[in-house]
Amino acid sequence: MAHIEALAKVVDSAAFNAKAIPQLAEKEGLSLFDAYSIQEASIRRRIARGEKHIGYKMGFTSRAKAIQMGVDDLIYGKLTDGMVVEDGGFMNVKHYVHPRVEPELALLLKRPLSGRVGMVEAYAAVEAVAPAIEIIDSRYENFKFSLIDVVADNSSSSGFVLGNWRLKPEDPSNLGMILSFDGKPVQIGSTAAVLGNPVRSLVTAARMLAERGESLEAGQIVLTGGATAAEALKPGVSVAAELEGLGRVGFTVEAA
Ligand code: OOG
Ligand code: MG
Repeated sequence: MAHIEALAKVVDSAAFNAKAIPQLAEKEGLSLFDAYSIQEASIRRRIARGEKHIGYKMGFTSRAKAIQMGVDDLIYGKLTDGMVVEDGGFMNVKHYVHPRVEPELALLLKRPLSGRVGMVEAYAAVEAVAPAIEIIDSRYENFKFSLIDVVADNSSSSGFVLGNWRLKPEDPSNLGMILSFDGKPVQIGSTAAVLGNPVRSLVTAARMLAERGESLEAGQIVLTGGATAAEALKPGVSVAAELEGLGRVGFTVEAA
């Protein structure tokens, strides 16, 4: 247990100080179960600093992401209010190690979801949807990790930007998305790339969380996963994501 707390401090401090660390899993002999325990302990440290747990993010739900990172098991991480970057706002790369962005569909829950749920039940629990940009930032050197490493590092959760919540479309399974830097498209995809339908990401979240004795609650946000490969941020760039029928969301990286 002490081991878990000590390693949670290592990943949390790396995030807090924006300083890269070597990978942990092999050296420390960690299991995937240990990694989620480290993730939970690192979130308890954020909560002790005054942050609030407000939702979850799913990872490696698209082939594009799995191929880019060389990891293809589904993972989740926890989101806190301290990770929010305002739509239309600014961020500074100096608070991050090597941040990247990816376009995602965000879901807001109006009902709890727990354990094995079907697609229809899962989507019925969704209050609203929004275009989102996830800012991922691995704390590991060179953005390289194993599955166990990335889970221990809260699945690279670092920041996220939400556009306006919209009425959910009848079918969210094939909405076009464009990520652009300074108005030029850098990634183009579709929500179809996310497990064939991003609602499946929600179904998976409910199932995976149940394995840890947790469930999704009303009012929580779920980021369903990057539909395209992630793009590295550079100082001064304006980032936007547009989702078909849902509008756009964006922010600017401060000049160095
Ligand atoms: C891990 C997080 C993956 C996604 O949307 O697939 C993720 C990473 O790529 O660093 O957020
Ligand atoms: Mg993501």
